[in-house]
Amino acid sequence: MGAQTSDVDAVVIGAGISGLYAVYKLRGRGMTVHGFEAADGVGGTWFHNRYPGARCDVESVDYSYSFDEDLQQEWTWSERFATQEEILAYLEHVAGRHDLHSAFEFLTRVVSTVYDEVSALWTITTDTGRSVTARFVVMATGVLSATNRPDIPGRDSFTGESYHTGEWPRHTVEFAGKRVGVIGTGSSGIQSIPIIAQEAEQVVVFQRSPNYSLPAGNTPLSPEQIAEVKASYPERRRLARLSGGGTPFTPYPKGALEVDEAERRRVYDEWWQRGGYLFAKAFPDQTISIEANDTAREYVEAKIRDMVKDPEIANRLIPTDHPIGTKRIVTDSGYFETYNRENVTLVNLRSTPIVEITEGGIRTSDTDYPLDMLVFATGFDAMTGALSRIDIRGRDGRALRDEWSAGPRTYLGMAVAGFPNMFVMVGPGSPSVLANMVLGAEQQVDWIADCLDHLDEHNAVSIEATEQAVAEWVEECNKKAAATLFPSADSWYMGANIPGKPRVFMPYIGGFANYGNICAEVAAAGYKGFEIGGEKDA
Ligand code: N01
Repeated sequence: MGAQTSDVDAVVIGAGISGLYAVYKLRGRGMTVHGFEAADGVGGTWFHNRYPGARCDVESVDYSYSFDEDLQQEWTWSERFATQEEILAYLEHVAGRHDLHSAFEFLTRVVSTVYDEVSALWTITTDTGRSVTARFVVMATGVLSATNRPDIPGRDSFTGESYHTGEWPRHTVEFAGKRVGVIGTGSSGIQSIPIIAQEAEQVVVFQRSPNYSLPAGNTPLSPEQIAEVKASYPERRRLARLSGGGTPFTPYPKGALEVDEAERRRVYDEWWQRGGYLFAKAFPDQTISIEANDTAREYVEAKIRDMVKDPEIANRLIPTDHPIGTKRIVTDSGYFETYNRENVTLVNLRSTPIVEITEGGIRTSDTDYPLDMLVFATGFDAMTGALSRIDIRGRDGRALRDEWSAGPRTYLGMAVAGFPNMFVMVGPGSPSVLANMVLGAEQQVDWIADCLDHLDEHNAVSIEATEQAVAEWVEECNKKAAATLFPSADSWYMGANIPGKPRVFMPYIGGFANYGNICAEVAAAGYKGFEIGGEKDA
Protein backbone atom coordinates (compact mmCIF):
# COMPACT_ATOMS: atom_id res chain seq x y z
CA MET A 1 0.00 0.00 0.00
CA GLY A 2 1.43 3.39 -0.90
CA ALA A 3 0.17 6.72 0.43
CA GLN A 4 -1.72 8.82 -2.07
CA THR A 5 -1.48 12.56 -2.23
CA SER A 6 -3.44 14.36 0.42
CA ASP A 7 -4.54 17.99 0.63
CA VAL A 8 -2.29 18.44 3.66
CA ASP A 9 0.03 16.25 5.69
CA ALA A 10 -1.88 16.72 8.92
CA VAL A 11 -5.13 18.13 10.23
CA VAL A 12 -5.21 19.43 13.79
CA ILE A 13 -8.66 19.74 15.33
CA GLY A 14 -8.78 22.39 18.05
CA ALA A 15 -6.80 25.57 18.70
CA GLY A 16 -6.30 25.16 22.43
CA ILE A 17 -3.03 24.61 24.23
CA SER A 18 -2.24 21.26 22.60
CA GLY A 19 -3.58 22.14 19.15
CA LEU A 20 -1.47 25.29 18.95
CA TYR A 21 1.68 23.46 19.90
CA ALA A 22 0.87 20.58 17.52
CA VAL A 23 0.61 23.02 14.61
CA TYR A 24 3.88 24.69 15.60
CA LYS A 25 5.75 21.42 15.95
CA LEU A 26 4.43 19.66 12.85
CA ARG A 27 5.05 22.71 10.70
CA GLY A 28 8.56 22.76 12.13
CA ARG A 29 9.03 19.29 10.63
CA GLY A 30 8.20 20.74 7.24
CA MET A 31 4.67 19.36 7.18
CA THR A 32 1.67 21.12 5.73
CA VAL A 33 -0.90 21.48 8.51
CA HIS A 34 -4.50 22.61 8.45
CA GLY A 35 -6.36 23.38 11.65
CA PHE A 36 -10.06 23.54 12.38
CA GLU A 37 -11.52 25.39 15.34
CA ALA A 38 -15.20 25.78 16.19
CA ALA A 39 -14.67 29.09 18.04
CA ASP A 40 -13.69 32.34 16.37
CA GLY A 41 -10.33 32.48 18.11
CA VAL A 42 -7.54 30.44 19.66
CA GLY A 43 -7.43 29.40 23.32
CA GLY A 44 -9.71 26.37 23.70
CA THR A 45 -10.77 26.12 27.33
CA TRP A 46 -9.51 29.64 27.95
CA PHE A 47 -11.54 30.99 25.06
CA HIS A 48 -14.80 29.56 26.34
CA ASN A 49 -14.57 29.72 30.12
CA ARG A 50 -14.93 33.48 30.53
CA TYR A 51 -17.13 33.24 33.60
CA PRO A 52 -16.42 35.69 36.42
CA GLY A 53 -13.60 34.48 38.64
CA ALA A 54 -12.17 31.97 36.12
CA ARG A 55 -8.54 31.32 36.94
CA CYS A 56 -6.09 28.52 36.54
CA ASP A 57 -5.34 26.43 39.61
CA VAL A 58 -1.79 25.66 38.45
CA GLU A 59 0.69 28.48 39.06
CA SER A 60 0.98 30.71 36.01
CA VAL A 61 4.77 30.39 35.76
CA ASP A 62 4.34 26.63 35.42
CA TYR A 63 1.15 26.65 33.34
CA SER A 64 2.97 28.00 30.29
CA TYR A 65 4.88 26.60 27.35
CA SER A 66 8.50 25.63 27.83
CA PHE A 67 9.41 25.04 24.17
CA ASP A 68 10.36 28.63 23.40
CA GLU A 69 13.01 29.91 25.78
CA ASP A 70 12.76 33.49 24.50
CA LEU A 71 9.01 33.47 25.03
CA GLN A 72 9.51 32.09 28.53
CA GLN A 73 11.93 34.92 29.30
CA GLU A 74 9.93 37.66 27.64
CA TRP A 75 6.44 36.91 28.94
CA THR A 76 5.70 38.20 32.44
CA TRP A 77 2.81 36.81 34.43
CA SER A 78 1.16 39.32 36.72
CA GLU A 79 -0.30 36.99 39.34
CA ARG A 80 0.50 33.68 40.98
CA PHE A 81 -2.71 32.15 39.58
CA ALA A 82 -3.52 33.77 36.26
CA THR A 83 -7.00 34.89 35.26
CA GLN A 84 -8.71 33.46 32.20
CA GLU A 85 -8.17 36.82 30.52
CA GLU A 86 -4.42 36.77 31.04
CA ILE A 87 -4.05 33.15 29.90
CA LEU A 88 -6.09 33.86 26.77
CA ALA A 89 -3.92 36.92 26.06
CA TYR A 90 -0.86 34.69 26.48
CA LEU A 91 -2.16 32.05 24.07
CA GLU A 92 -3.05 34.74 21.54
CA HIS A 93 0.45 36.12 21.93
CA VAL A 94 2.01 32.69 21.37
CA ALA A 95 -0.18 32.11 18.31
CA GLY A 96 0.78 35.53 16.93
CA ARG A 97 4.48 35.04 17.63
CA HIS A 98 4.55 31.74 15.73
CA ASP A 99 2.03 32.61 13.02
CA LEU A 100 -0.33 29.86 14.19
CA HIS A 101 -3.60 31.66 13.41
CA SER A 102 -2.86 31.20 9.73
CA ALA A 103 -3.11 27.41 10.04
CA PHE A 104 -6.65 27.52 11.39
CA GLU A 105 -10.04 27.77 9.82
CA PHE A 106 -12.14 29.30 12.61
CA LEU A 107 -15.88 29.09 13.23
CA THR A 108 -15.68 25.64 11.65
CA ARG A 109 -16.71 22.53 13.52
CA VAL A 110 -15.49 19.13 12.41
CA VAL A 111 -18.39 16.73 12.07
CA SER A 112 -16.58 13.62 10.86
CA THR A 113 -13.14 12.16 10.28
CA VAL A 114 -13.10 9.02 8.15
CA TYR A 115 -10.13 6.78 7.36
CA ASP A 116 -9.77 5.19 3.96
CA GLU A 117 -7.66 2.06 3.96
CA VAL A 118 -6.91 2.09 0.25
CA SER A 119 -5.41 5.56 0.19
CA ALA A 120 -4.31 5.49 3.86
CA LEU A 121 -5.78 8.97 4.21
CA TRP A 122 -8.21 10.63 6.57
CA THR A 123 -11.04 12.76 5.22
CA ILE A 124 -12.08 15.48 7.63
CA THR A 125 -15.49 17.04 6.99
CA THR A 126 -16.86 20.17 8.62
CA ASP A 127 -20.22 21.76 9.36
CA THR A 128 -19.48 24.27 6.61
CA GLY A 129 -19.43 21.44 4.07
CA ARG A 130 -15.64 21.45 3.61
CA SER A 131 -13.68 18.23 3.21
CA VAL A 132 -9.93 17.99 3.58
CA THR A 133 -7.75 14.91 3.24
CA ALA A 134 -4.70 14.33 5.41
CA ARG A 135 -2.29 11.57 6.27
CA PHE A 136 -2.45 12.33 9.96
CA VAL A 137 -5.13 13.69 12.22
CA VAL A 138 -4.49 15.17 15.65
CA MET A 139 -7.52 15.30 17.92
CA ALA A 140 -6.75 18.33 20.09
CA THR A 141 -10.42 18.65 20.90
CA GLY A 142 -10.08 19.27 24.63
CA VAL A 143 -10.81 17.29 27.72
CA LEU A 144 -13.23 19.71 29.32
CA SER A 145 -14.79 21.25 26.25
CA ALA A 146 -18.08 19.43 25.65
CA THR A 147 -20.40 21.21 28.06
CA ASN A 148 -23.03 19.41 30.10
CA ARG A 149 -26.41 21.14 30.44
CA PRO A 150 -28.36 18.59 32.45
CA ASP A 151 -31.73 17.63 31.16
CA ILE A 152 -33.72 19.10 34.04
CA PRO A 153 -37.49 19.22 33.33
CA GLY A 154 -38.46 22.63 31.94
CA ARG A 155 -34.78 23.57 31.32
CA ASP A 156 -35.52 25.53 28.17
CA SER A 157 -38.67 27.21 29.43
CA PHE A 158 -36.81 29.74 31.61
CA THR A 159 -37.36 33.22 30.15
CA GLY A 160 -34.61 35.06 32.04
CA GLU A 161 -30.94 35.16 31.09
CA SER A 162 -29.29 31.75 31.05
CA TYR A 163 -25.58 30.93 30.80
CA HIS A 164 -23.25 27.96 31.05
CA THR A 165 -19.89 28.72 32.66
CA GLY A 166 -18.12 26.75 29.92
CA GLU A 167 -19.80 28.75 27.13
CA TRP A 168 -19.70 32.16 28.73
CA PRO A 169 -20.46 35.04 26.34
CA ARG A 170 -17.94 37.69 25.36
CA HIS A 171 -20.17 40.55 26.46
CA THR A 172 -20.20 41.68 30.08
CA VAL A 173 -22.91 39.95 32.05
CA GLU A 174 -24.57 42.37 34.49
CA PHE A 175 -25.55 40.84 37.82
CA ALA A 176 -26.46 44.06 39.67
CA GLY A 177 -30.04 44.16 40.91
CA LYS A 178 -30.67 40.58 39.76
CA ARG A 179 -31.68 37.36 41.46
CA VAL A 180 -29.21 34.79 40.20
CA GLY A 181 -29.50 31.03 40.54
CA VAL A 182 -26.29 29.00 40.22
CA ILE A 183 -26.60 25.25 39.65
CA GLY A 184 -23.41 23.36 40.47
CA THR A 185 -20.61 23.65 42.99
CA GLY A 186 -17.59 22.26 41.13
CA SER A 187 -14.60 24.48 40.28
CA SER A 188 -16.61 26.73 37.96
CA GLY A 189 -19.42 27.33 40.47
CA ILE A 190 -17.05 27.78 43.39
CA GLN A 191 -14.90 30.29 41.49
CA SER A 192 -17.81 32.33 40.16
CA ILE A 193 -20.20 32.39 43.12
CA PRO A 194 -18.16 34.84 45.29
CA ILE A 195 -17.89 37.34 42.42
CA ILE A 196 -21.53 37.06 41.42
CA ALA A 197 -22.54 37.50 45.08
CA GLN A 198 -20.63 40.79 45.31
CA GLU A 199 -22.79 42.30 42.59
CA ALA A 200 -26.11 40.52 42.49
CA GLU A 201 -29.12 41.39 44.60
CA GLN A 202 -29.50 37.78 45.56
CA VAL A 203 -27.72 34.51 44.79
CA VAL A 204 -29.30 31.11 45.26
CA VAL A 205 -26.79 28.26 45.04
CA PHE A 206 -28.28 24.89 44.10
CA GLN A 207 -25.82 22.36 45.47
CA ARG A 208 -26.14 18.66 44.78
CA SER A 209 -22.71 17.59 46.08
CA PRO A 210 -20.52 19.79 48.27
CA ASN A 211 -16.87 19.98 47.28
CA TYR A 212 -13.58 20.49 49.02
CA SER A 213 -12.03 23.83 48.20
CA LEU A 214 -8.96 25.68 49.41
CA PRO A 215 -8.15 29.37 49.28
CA ALA A 216 -5.82 30.07 46.35
CA GLY A 217 -3.60 32.41 48.32
CA ASN A 218 -3.35 34.32 45.08
CA THR A 219 -1.01 37.32 45.01
CA PRO A 220 0.53 39.61 42.43
CA LEU A 221 4.01 38.42 41.41
CA SER A 222 6.75 40.88 42.34
CA PRO A 223 9.57 41.75 39.93
CA GLU A 224 11.93 39.85 42.27
CA GLN A 225 9.79 36.70 42.15
CA ILE A 226 9.54 36.90 38.38
CA ALA A 227 13.29 37.38 38.04
CA GLU A 228 13.95 34.39 40.27
CA VAL A 229 11.62 32.13 38.30
CA LYS A 230 13.06 33.25 34.97
CA ALA A 231 16.60 32.65 36.15
CA SER A 232 15.73 29.17 37.37
CA TYR A 233 13.36 28.06 34.59
CA PRO A 234 15.54 25.17 33.32
CA GLU A 235 15.66 23.64 36.79
CA ARG A 236 11.99 24.38 37.44
CA ARG A 237 10.97 22.61 34.24
CA ARG A 238 13.33 19.72 34.93
CA LEU A 239 11.75 19.16 38.33
CA ALA A 240 8.28 19.47 36.82
CA ARG A 241 9.09 16.71 34.32
CA LEU A 242 10.34 14.48 37.11
CA SER A 243 7.21 15.04 39.19
CA GLY A 244 3.91 13.24 39.52
CA GLY A 245 1.84 16.22 38.40
CA GLY A 246 3.95 18.25 35.99
CA THR A 247 4.82 21.05 38.41
CA PRO A 248 7.98 21.39 40.49
CA PHE A 249 6.31 20.26 43.70
CA THR A 250 6.67 16.97 45.48
CA PRO A 251 4.76 15.59 48.44
CA TYR A 252 6.21 15.53 51.93
CA PRO A 253 8.76 12.71 52.09
CA LYS A 254 6.83 10.74 54.73
CA GLY A 255 3.27 9.46 54.90
CA ALA A 256 0.56 11.15 56.99
CA LEU A 257 0.41 8.11 59.26
CA GLU A 258 4.18 7.94 59.69
CA VAL A 259 4.44 11.29 61.48
CA ASP A 260 3.08 12.48 64.80
CA GLU A 261 0.18 14.86 65.22
CA ALA A 262 2.37 17.98 65.51
CA GLU A 263 4.36 17.23 62.37
CA ARG A 264 1.20 16.38 60.44
CA ARG A 265 -0.38 19.65 61.46
CA ARG A 266 2.74 21.59 60.48
CA VAL A 267 2.71 19.99 57.01
CA TYR A 268 -1.01 20.62 56.49
CA ASP A 269 -0.55 24.24 57.64
CA GLU A 270 2.24 24.66 55.13
CA TRP A 271 0.25 23.12 52.25
CA TRP A 272 -2.83 25.12 53.26
CA GLN A 273 -0.73 28.27 52.95
CA ARG A 274 0.44 27.20 49.50
CA GLY A 275 -3.22 27.02 48.57
CA GLY A 276 -5.23 25.08 46.06
CA TYR A 277 -5.46 21.51 44.84
CA LEU A 278 -1.87 20.53 45.72
CA PHE A 279 -3.21 20.01 49.24
CA ALA A 280 -4.48 16.65 47.94
CA LYS A 281 -0.86 15.57 47.69
CA ALA A 282 0.61 17.04 50.89
CA PHE A 283 1.38 13.50 52.03
CA PRO A 284 2.01 10.73 49.49
CA ASP A 285 -0.46 8.32 51.14
CA GLN A 286 -3.41 10.71 51.21
CA THR A 287 -5.10 9.36 48.11
CA ILE A 288 -4.29 5.72 48.71
CA SER A 289 -5.12 5.19 52.38
CA ILE A 290 -8.48 6.18 53.82
CA GLU A 291 -6.94 6.59 57.29
CA ALA A 292 -4.35 9.02 55.91
CA ASN A 293 -7.06 10.73 53.91
CA ASP A 294 -9.17 11.16 57.04
CA THR A 295 -6.45 13.27 58.64
CA ALA A 296 -6.52 15.67 55.66
CA ARG A 297 -10.31 15.68 55.58
CA GLU A 298 -10.60 16.52 59.26
CA TYR A 299 -8.09 19.36 58.89
CA VAL A 300 -10.07 20.93 56.02
CA GLU A 301 -13.43 20.38 57.70
CA ALA A 302 -12.25 22.37 60.71
CA LYS A 303 -11.13 25.18 58.36
CA ILE A 304 -14.55 25.24 56.67
CA ARG A 305 -16.25 25.46 60.07
CA ASP A 306 -13.97 28.41 60.93
CA MET A 307 -14.87 30.24 57.74
CA VAL A 308 -18.63 29.74 57.78
CA LYS A 309 -20.42 31.46 60.66
CA ASP A 310 -23.62 29.41 60.64
CA PRO A 311 -22.75 25.84 61.77
CA GLU A 312 -25.77 24.38 59.98
CA ILE A 313 -24.67 25.93 56.65
CA ALA A 314 -21.11 24.76 57.31
CA ASN A 315 -22.45 21.22 57.73
CA ARG A 316 -24.16 21.44 54.37
CA LEU A 317 -20.94 22.64 52.73
CA ILE A 318 -18.80 19.78 54.00
CA PRO A 319 -18.61 16.81 51.64
CA THR A 320 -19.51 13.42 53.06
CA ASP A 321 -19.56 11.40 49.85
CA HIS A 322 -15.92 11.23 48.77
CA PRO A 323 -12.42 11.16 50.23
CA ILE A 324 -10.71 14.54 49.94
CA GLY A 325 -8.76 14.90 46.70
CA THR A 326 -10.59 12.16 44.79
CA LYS A 327 -12.52 14.94 43.05
CA ARG A 328 -10.29 17.83 42.06
CA ILE A 329 -9.94 20.10 45.08
CA VAL A 330 -11.10 23.52 44.01
CA THR A 331 -8.86 26.57 44.26
CA ASP A 332 -11.05 29.47 45.38
CA SER A 333 -11.01 33.08 46.45
CA GLY A 334 -13.41 33.67 49.35
CA TYR A 335 -15.86 30.87 48.55
CA PHE A 336 -16.90 29.64 51.97
CA GLU A 337 -17.02 33.17 53.45
CA THR A 338 -19.56 34.03 50.73
CA TYR A 339 -22.14 32.02 52.68
CA ASN A 340 -21.83 34.57 55.51
CA ARG A 341 -23.45 37.16 53.24
CA GLU A 342 -27.10 38.08 53.67
CA ASN A 343 -27.77 37.87 49.93
CA VAL A 344 -26.62 34.24 49.49
CA THR A 345 -28.82 31.18 50.02
CA LEU A 346 -27.58 27.59 49.87
CA VAL A 347 -30.11 25.00 48.73
CA ASN A 348 -29.25 21.39 49.43
CA LEU A 349 -30.57 19.41 46.47
CA ARG A 350 -29.96 16.12 48.27
CA SER A 351 -32.80 16.92 50.68
CA THR A 352 -34.88 19.17 48.41
CA PRO A 353 -34.20 18.23 44.75
CA ILE A 354 -35.04 20.39 41.76
CA VAL A 355 -38.47 19.39 40.47
CA GLU A 356 -38.42 21.69 37.45
CA ILE A 357 -37.12 24.84 35.92
CA THR A 358 -40.02 27.19 35.28
CA GLU A 359 -40.40 30.33 33.19
CA GLY A 360 -39.52 32.42 36.21
CA GLY A 361 -37.09 30.35 38.25
CA ILE A 362 -36.46 27.01 39.90
CA ARG A 363 -38.95 24.86 41.77
CA THR A 364 -37.53 22.44 44.30
CA SER A 365 -39.51 19.85 46.19
CA ASP A 366 -40.40 22.44 48.85
CA THR A 367 -39.84 25.97 47.49
CA ASP A 368 -40.22 28.19 44.41
CA TYR A 369 -37.17 30.36 43.82
CA PRO A 370 -37.95 33.30 41.51
CA LEU A 371 -34.87 34.19 39.44
CA ASP A 372 -33.78 36.68 36.78
CA MET A 373 -30.73 34.68 35.70
CA LEU A 374 -29.65 31.06 35.68
CA VAL A 375 -26.00 30.04 35.66
CA PHE A 376 -25.32 26.43 34.77
CA ALA A 377 -21.99 25.57 36.41
CA THR A 378 -22.75 21.96 35.60
CA GLY A 379 -19.49 20.90 34.03
CA PHE A 380 -18.58 18.80 31.05
CA ASP A 381 -18.91 15.45 29.35
CA ALA A 382 -15.24 15.15 30.22
CA MET A 383 -12.40 13.46 28.34
CA THR A 384 -14.51 11.60 25.78
CA GLY A 385 -17.36 14.07 25.13
CA ALA A 386 -15.68 16.19 22.47
CA LEU A 387 -14.51 13.07 20.60
CA SER A 388 -17.87 11.34 20.74
CA ARG A 389 -19.53 14.42 19.23
CA ILE A 390 -17.48 13.84 16.05
CA ASP A 391 -18.25 10.84 13.82
CA ILE A 392 -14.80 9.23 13.85
CA ARG A 393 -14.46 6.19 11.61
CA GLY A 394 -11.39 4.00 11.42
CA ARG A 395 -10.70 0.78 9.52
CA ASP A 396 -13.77 -0.99 8.07
CA GLY A 397 -15.93 1.98 9.04
CA ARG A 398 -15.50 1.22 12.74
CA ALA A 399 -16.95 4.07 14.81
CA LEU A 400 -14.93 5.33 17.76
CA ARG A 401 -18.19 5.85 19.65
CA ASP A 402 -18.92 2.11 19.38
CA GLU A 403 -15.35 1.07 20.16
CA TRP A 404 -15.55 3.13 23.35
CA SER A 405 -19.12 2.26 24.32
CA ALA A 406 -17.88 0.54 27.49
CA GLY A 407 -15.28 3.24 28.18
CA PRO A 408 -12.32 4.74 26.33
CA ARG A 409 -9.61 2.34 25.14
CA THR A 410 -6.29 3.80 24.09
CA TYR A 411 -2.63 2.92 23.97
CA LEU A 412 -0.67 5.51 25.97
CA GLY A 413 -3.71 7.78 25.77
CA MET A 414 -2.68 8.78 22.24
CA ALA A 415 -3.48 5.92 19.90
CA VAL A 416 -6.48 3.69 19.22
CA ALA A 417 -6.40 0.24 17.56
CA GLY A 418 -8.23 0.39 14.25
CA PHE A 419 -7.60 4.13 13.85
CA PRO A 420 -4.21 4.44 12.13
CA ASN A 421 -2.40 7.78 12.03
CA MET A 422 -4.84 9.34 14.48
CA PHE A 423 -3.41 10.88 17.63
CA VAL A 424 -5.51 11.90 20.62
CA MET A 425 -4.12 14.74 22.72
CA VAL A 426 -4.09 14.69 26.55
CA GLY A 427 -6.86 12.15 26.32
CA PRO A 428 -8.11 9.22 28.38
CA GLY A 429 -5.27 6.86 29.27
CA SER A 430 -2.80 9.74 29.68
CA PRO A 431 -2.10 11.83 32.82
CA SER A 432 -4.14 14.60 31.17
CA VAL A 433 -6.07 16.57 33.80
CA LEU A 434 -4.10 14.99 36.64
CA ALA A 435 -1.00 16.86 35.51
CA ASN A 436 -0.01 20.26 34.17
CA MET A 437 -1.84 20.31 30.82
CA VAL A 438 0.72 22.54 29.11
CA LEU A 439 3.71 20.32 29.78
CA GLY A 440 1.50 17.30 29.12
CA ALA A 441 0.64 18.64 25.67
CA GLU A 442 4.29 19.40 24.94
CA GLN A 443 5.41 15.94 25.99
CA GLN A 444 2.85 14.23 23.77
CA VAL A 445 3.33 16.45 20.73
CA ASP A 446 7.12 16.00 20.98
CA TRP A 447 6.60 12.24 21.15
CA ILE A 448 4.32 12.33 18.10
CA ALA A 449 6.86 14.40 16.15
CA ASP A 450 9.59 11.86 16.97
CA CYS A 451 7.24 9.08 15.92
CA LEU A 452 6.64 10.77 12.56
CA ASP A 453 10.41 11.13 12.12
CA HIS A 454 10.65 7.39 12.71
CA LEU A 455 8.00 6.71 10.05
CA ASP A 456 9.84 8.92 7.57
CA GLU A 457 13.14 7.25 8.34
CA HIS A 458 11.54 3.87 7.60
CA ASN A 459 9.69 5.13 4.57
CA ALA A 460 6.44 4.08 6.24
CA VAL A 461 2.97 5.57 5.82
CA SER A 462 1.04 4.44 8.84
CA ILE A 463 1.27 3.67 12.52
CA GLU A 464 -1.44 1.98 14.52
CA ALA A 465 -1.68 0.64 18.05
CA THR A 466 -2.23 -3.10 18.29
CA GLU A 467 -5.32 -4.48 20.03
CA GLN A 468 -3.03 -6.23 22.48
CA ALA A 469 -1.13 -3.06 23.38
CA VAL A 470 -4.43 -1.26 23.96
CA ALA A 471 -5.77 -4.09 26.13
CA GLU A 472 -2.61 -4.13 28.22
CA TRP A 473 -2.54 -0.35 28.61
CA VAL A 474 -6.20 -0.22 29.63
CA GLU A 475 -5.49 -2.91 32.21
CA GLU A 476 -2.46 -0.99 33.47
CA CYS A 477 -4.54 2.20 33.79
CA ASN A 478 -7.28 0.35 35.65
CA LYS A 479 -4.77 -1.31 37.96
CA LYS A 480 -3.15 2.02 38.80
CA ALA A 481 -6.53 3.62 39.53
CA ALA A 482 -7.70 0.67 41.64
CA ALA A 483 -4.69 1.10 43.90
CA THR A 484 -6.02 4.55 44.89
CA LEU A 485 -9.14 5.94 46.50
CA PHE A 486 -10.12 7.76 43.29
CA PRO A 487 -12.63 5.21 41.92
CA SER A 488 -14.70 5.57 45.11
CA ALA A 489 -15.82 9.08 44.14
CA ASP A 490 -18.67 9.87 41.75
CA SER A 491 -16.43 12.21 39.77
CA TRP A 492 -16.21 13.28 36.16
CA TYR A 493 -12.89 11.38 36.08
CA MET A 494 -15.15 8.32 36.39
CA GLY A 495 -17.77 9.58 33.93
CA ALA A 496 -20.19 9.61 36.87
CA ASN A 497 -21.57 13.09 36.15
CA ILE A 498 -23.17 12.09 32.84
CA PRO A 499 -26.20 9.80 33.01
CA GLY A 500 -25.53 6.52 31.20
CA LYS A 501 -21.80 7.10 30.74
CA PRO A 502 -19.68 4.02 31.53
CA ARG A 503 -17.99 4.17 34.93
CA VAL A 504 -14.30 3.96 34.14
CA PHE A 505 -11.49 5.96 35.71
CA MET A 506 -10.31 7.71 32.55
CA PRO A 507 -6.93 9.40 33.16
CA TYR A 508 -3.68 7.51 33.74
CA ILE A 509 -2.89 7.97 37.42
CA GLY A 510 0.62 6.52 37.47
CA GLY A 511 2.27 9.97 37.44
CA PHE A 512 3.50 12.42 34.85
CA ALA A 513 7.18 11.40 35.00
CA ASN A 514 6.38 7.69 34.86
CA TYR A 515 4.12 8.22 31.89
CA GLY A 516 6.84 10.18 30.07
CA ASN A 517 9.32 7.39 30.75
CA ILE A 518 6.93 4.74 29.45
CA CYS A 519 6.32 6.71 26.25
CA ALA A 520 10.08 7.14 25.78
CA GLU A 521 10.69 3.41 26.34
CA VAL A 522 8.03 2.51 23.77
CA ALA A 523 9.73 4.76 21.22
CA ALA A 524 13.21 3.46 22.07
CA ALA A 525 11.98 -0.09 21.53
CA GLY A 526 10.99 0.76 17.94
CA TYR A 527 7.43 1.79 18.85
CA LYS A 528 6.62 -1.34 20.77
CA GLY A 529 2.89 -2.11 20.66
CA PHE A 530 2.40 -0.36 17.33
CA GLU A 531 2.19 -1.72 13.82
CA ILE A 532 4.04 0.36 11.32
CA GLY A 533 2.84 -0.13 7.81
CA GLY A 534 3.15 0.56 4.12
CA GLU A 535 5.73 2.27 2.03
CA LYS A 536 5.65 5.73 0.60
CA ASP A 537 5.32 5.94 -3.18
CA ALA A 538 8.66 6.58 -4.74
O1 N01 B 1 -17.70 20.97 36.59
P1 N01 B 1 -17.91 19.83 37.72
P2 N01 B 1 -16.84 22.31 36.69
N1 N01 B 1 -28.43 18.97 39.05
O2 N01 B 1 -18.35 18.64 36.96
C1 N01 B 1 -23.43 19.80 39.41
C2 N01 B 1 -11.72 22.09 35.61
N2 N01 B 1 -11.85 23.47 35.99
O3 N01 B 1 -17.05 23.06 35.42
O4 N01 B 1 -21.14 16.76 41.88
C3 N01 B 1 -27.73 19.61 39.98
O5 N01 B 1 -16.75 19.72 38.58
C4 N01 B 1 -22.48 18.78 39.94
O6 N01 B 1 -23.04 18.08 41.01
P3 N01 B 1 -22.52 16.56 41.34
C5 N01 B 1 -11.41 21.27 36.85
O7 N01 B 1 -10.60 20.19 36.51
C6 N01 B 1 -10.75 24.02 36.51
O8 N01 B 1 -17.06 23.03 37.92
O9 N01 B 1 -22.53 15.85 40.01
N3 N01 B 1 -26.40 19.77 39.94
C7 N01 B 1 -21.29 19.66 40.30
O10 N01 B 1 -21.48 20.30 41.52
C8 N01 B 1 -12.80 20.84 37.25
O11 N01 B 1 -12.81 19.71 38.07
C9 N01 B 1 -10.80 25.28 36.94
O12 N01 B 1 -23.50 16.05 42.29
C10 N01 B 1 -25.75 19.23 38.90
C11 N01 B 1 -21.34 20.71 39.19
O13 N01 B 1 -22.64 20.70 38.65
C12 N01 B 1 -13.45 20.63 35.91
O14 N01 B 1 -12.95 21.67 35.09
C13 N01 B 1 -11.97 26.02 36.89
C14 N01 B 1 -26.44 18.55 37.88
C15 N01 B 1 -20.38 20.42 38.08
O15 N01 B 1 -19.09 20.39 38.58
C16 N01 B 1 -14.95 20.71 35.89
O16 N01 B 1 -15.37 21.78 36.71
C17 N01 B 1 -13.08 25.43 36.35
C18 N01 B 1 -27.83 18.42 38.00
N4 N01 B 1 -28.55 17.74 37.10
C19 N01 B 1 -13.01 24.15 35.90
N5 N01 B 1 -25.52 18.14 36.98
C20 N01 B 1 -9.55 25.80 37.48
O17 N01 B 1 -9.48 26.32 38.53
C21 N01 B 1 -24.33 18.55 37.43
N6 N01 B 1 -24.48 19.22 38.58
C22 N01 B 1 -8.37 25.54 36.67
